[in-house]
Order: sequence, then C-alpha cells, then structure tokens
Amino acid sequence: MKGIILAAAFLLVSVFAVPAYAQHEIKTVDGLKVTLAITSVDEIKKHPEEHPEIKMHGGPKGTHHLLIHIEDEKTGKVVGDVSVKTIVHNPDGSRTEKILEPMALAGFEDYGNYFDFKELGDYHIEVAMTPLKGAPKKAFFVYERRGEH
Ligand SMILES: [Cu+2]
Repeated sequence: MKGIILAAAFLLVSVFAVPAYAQHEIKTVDGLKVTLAITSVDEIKKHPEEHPEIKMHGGPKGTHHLLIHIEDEKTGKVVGDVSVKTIVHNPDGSRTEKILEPMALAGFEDYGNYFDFKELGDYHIEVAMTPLKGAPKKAFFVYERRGEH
C-alpha cells in the first residue's frame, strides 16, 4: 500500500469538529465519505477549551485521539448509525483493535477513541464500518508519524 502523507491541517474548524491541529485525510468508499482525523494528546492538553476530546472516552488514554466522521457521498448527510471498529497495524508489526465510540460533538455524530502512536513510522489503519442497513465497508488510511505530533 502506498503511503500518503497526511498534511498538517491549517484549516479552520469546519462544519464538523475536526480540531484545527488534527492531521486529517478523506477517503470515499461505496458511497460513504470517510474522514480520519488524528490529534495528539499533547495538543489537546495545550488547547483544552478547543478540544472536547479531553473529556471523552474516560479522559486521554494513549498518545493520540483518532476521530472518524462519515458522510453520505451524495447527500452530504452525516451518517451516525454505523458500528465502527479500527484495526491499526503498528510500525513494529503489532496490531491494535478498538471499537470507536460514538461521540456527539457540535451536534454531529462522530466516532472516536484514544490510541498509542508512540513510535515514529507508518500506521496502517483499517476502518471497518457496519451500517445499520447495508453491507459492511472498509476504508484504509496510512498515518505517517514523522515528528512530535
Ligand atoms: Cu472522541
């Protein structure tokens, strides 16, 4: 799989709650537009007022907060009734599987959890999505951890 560098996002907080400091990337799969956003816990702690993540999932566990936002490709409607599981293939070859918890941010249903991305290197992230109706879908991302955040 070819890696894509997730560009640091200098966008303002947009219609959904991807934090300004998050690295993010969008993939479209089977009619769903899937956004992955990763924010370091250090950044979250520096800007707690901008980051509702600080109170999520029982507080920051791990080094990074991972958020998935799903929209219908055609209508642009937020899809909030999906079971989302993430399988992370870490740079050292180990795997981390976690259920992403629904998180209501700014009135939208997103999905997230904390992960340990301690090592520099490539994290191959499989996002397995099971909609209430319809077939399960998978989106693949590569998070290239190169520096401090
Ligand atoms: Cu969260």
